Amino acid sequence: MLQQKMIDALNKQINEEMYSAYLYLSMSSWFESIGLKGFANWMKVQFQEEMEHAMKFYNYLLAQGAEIKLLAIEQPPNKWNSPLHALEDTLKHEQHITSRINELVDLSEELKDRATYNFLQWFIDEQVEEEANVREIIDNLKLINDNTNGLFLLDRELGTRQFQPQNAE
Ligand code: OFO
Repeated sequence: MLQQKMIDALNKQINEEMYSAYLYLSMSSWFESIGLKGFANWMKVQFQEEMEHAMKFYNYLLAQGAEIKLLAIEQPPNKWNSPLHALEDTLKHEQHITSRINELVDLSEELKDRATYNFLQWFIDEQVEEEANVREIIDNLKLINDNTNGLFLLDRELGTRQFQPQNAE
């Protein structure tokens, strides 16, 4: 059984993950609007992954018999100055999520909540991977600078990303 402080924090995290999904879907639509379909695909996969993250928290709360409280989702921006600007915003957002996950781990330790501590380990690893993936695209964009051929090739590569559903338990 979870303590109320943890239930509230996990409900808040469902909202954070839903906002992440909203943000990346918004970025996907912006990339569509500027003709970068590969970037748009990459962001749409990102959106699907975030929905899966939200559902992991949701299912965990249900499994623990806790009350789900869905909070209002903030409106994300829908325009960026450049692909680099959008990816830098993505990295900033992922760093924010990493600190939220770390705070949840701290709380689980403070409350001696072993089950939640274990549950959160998957997210610790996931954040390392998420930040690394985004950093790689940022590095590529910096190398390309304003070279259209380079951008075309990167767009083609990002278009190959596919959503790999995981067990959202
Ligand atoms: Fe992007 O990892 Fe969840 O929010």
